[in-house]
Amino acid sequence: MNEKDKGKLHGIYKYYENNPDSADEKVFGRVSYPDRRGFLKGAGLATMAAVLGGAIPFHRNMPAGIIPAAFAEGLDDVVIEGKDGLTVLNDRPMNAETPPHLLNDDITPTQRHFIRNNGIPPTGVDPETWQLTIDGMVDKPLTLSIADLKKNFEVVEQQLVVECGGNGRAFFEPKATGNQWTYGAVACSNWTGVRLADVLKAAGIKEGAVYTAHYGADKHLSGKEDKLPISRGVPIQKAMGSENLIAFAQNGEALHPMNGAPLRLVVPGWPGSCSQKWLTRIQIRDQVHDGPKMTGTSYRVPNRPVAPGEDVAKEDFDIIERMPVKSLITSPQTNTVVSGSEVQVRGHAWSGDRKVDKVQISIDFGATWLDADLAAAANKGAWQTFTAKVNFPLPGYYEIWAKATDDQGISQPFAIAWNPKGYLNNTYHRVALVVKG
Ligand SMILES: Nc1nc2c(c(=O)[nH]1)N[C@H]1C(S)=C(S)[C@@H](COP(=O)(O)O)O[C@H]1N2
Ligand SMILES: [Mo]
Repeated sequence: MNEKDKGKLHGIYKYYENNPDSADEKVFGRVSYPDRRGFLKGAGLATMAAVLGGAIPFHRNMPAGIIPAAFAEGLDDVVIEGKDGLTVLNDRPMNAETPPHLLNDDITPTQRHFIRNNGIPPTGVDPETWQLTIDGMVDKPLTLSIADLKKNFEVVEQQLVVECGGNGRAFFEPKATGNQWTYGAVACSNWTGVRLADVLKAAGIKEGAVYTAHYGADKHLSGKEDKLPISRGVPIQKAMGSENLIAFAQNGEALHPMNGAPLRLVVPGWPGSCSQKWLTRIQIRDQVHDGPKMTGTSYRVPNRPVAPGEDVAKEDFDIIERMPVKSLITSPQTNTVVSGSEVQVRGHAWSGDRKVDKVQISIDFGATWLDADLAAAANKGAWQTFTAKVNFPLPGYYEIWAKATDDQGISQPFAIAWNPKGYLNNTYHRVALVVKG
């Protein structure tokens, strides 16, 4: 497929959402819908193969109505200072994700770390005069400069995954409002800072403390001084985990301005929204925090199965805590043509606060699976890298699928139950490949 045709196919999920029959026709020519619901055959199969750039050896295994992974990703690149190759979803506030093949490194380079802003970042920040306040249900409220943090607490370096709770939202049907993240609202940078737990211990958590409340220096989109874009928190028990950092460096340098310079929280394994950027204050509360994006349906999912599109009462939502088991194929890049019959597959897997035990790869639409080699995490909160060698029996169109299983035996699902805000989509990552033989 050439670049121009790919451009035309951008937004394929919208087509399928609005009018699946005409989408099929547009993409595959005259494929009759009953055929797509059953098996692809005859002219339908031939046109699909032509569009994909090769015959589909495992076409009998393709689930009905599946949209080939070849069409599943955005294509628009925009330049952001200090960032490289991110796909911009919105520029006010700035939201940009990383195409999976640019996440191939064990440690995500800063220029490839995604950006998720809810408001307007502060400008002209000065790390010399920046102050962090710890107050609320503590014995001894603290006001600390970044120099104080470095001087009074052990400085540690940890590779930590930050993943937006809405990563994968683009694939929910019916559509959920919000940024249409595909795969790349996730990163694993190497962070330098002090342990959140050490700072909270120094302040002394009072009996009856329940939750943290995080505050940053960014402004609400409305420009109103008394309105915050976002202020979330975590239960004290999670806050006391040694994996959480108050970080002042990212990959050995000052934080990127869009990733929270000069100071931020990194709370791995939980929705990225817990990792407050441009951090100015942590308040300890005797109740679950109720700041902006902590209440209502924000970062919450129904506490019972709901039908797609169902209206769910606010009381039926629970706050998202740990993020689910997930994996990402970072090589080969989707939509590439390979010659030869063998490909080295590489990617990362992670599971909230847990370890990943197994990653499996399929090239036949999930009929059979091969165990990948899986490395241990560099430290708690880091992702684990997997590699696998796969062999293709014939030239043609293939999809490489990855499925991770965590240490509680929980695997990624093929399809996920719908939720109104489109959170926690941890379905398999699918990569499209044309094998030229
Ligand atoms: N102050 C502040 N902190 C914030 C946000 C924000 O808008 N303002 N966005 C949160 C969300 S929703 C996510 S997913 C992560 C993203 O971190 P990143 O932009 O460094 O990738 O930051 C979190 N911290
Ligand atoms: Mo997020």
